Amino acid sequence: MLNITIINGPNLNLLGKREPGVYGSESFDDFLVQLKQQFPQVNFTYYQSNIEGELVDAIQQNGFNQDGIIINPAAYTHTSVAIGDAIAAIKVPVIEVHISNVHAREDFRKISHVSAKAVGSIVGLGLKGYALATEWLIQNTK
Ligand code: CA2
Repeated sequence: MLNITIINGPNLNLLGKREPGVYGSESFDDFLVQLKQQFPQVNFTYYQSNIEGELVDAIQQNGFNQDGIIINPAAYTHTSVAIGDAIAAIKVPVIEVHISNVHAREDFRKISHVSAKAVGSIVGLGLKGYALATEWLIQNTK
């Protein structure tokens, strides 16, 4: 069994409830049910927080005992040196996912403190990005 932790940052708990034009109309909880069905060989752990330090804690806590981390730090992507440092400090491969195409939006979204520390990034492909990241981890870890 492959162990993958998905970590989502601030406001992603609102997915499906607001701004369906940018982020789609599906809640992450509903998506997670499908993701688990799509990858029965994966043991998914899901964590979401709106608090920067809690995200740092989650990265540290999952960074040595999982096979991979898929992270969408949301707005903290663009501001948090602490989250970038935490990703650099852990052992397991991290894939950065953004639902929207951050490069096609405001300039401040073009900066990521995570990209350089991640194995790779998937942006703009909607929630499918989490499934693609899972596929990569299945094929490239263990
Ligand atoms: O595209 C992404 O996945 C983002 O990480 C989403 C963040 C944004 O700050 C990043 O630049 C790109 C925002 C998440 C907010 O999610 C909402 C969901 C529903 C309603 C309102 C916000």
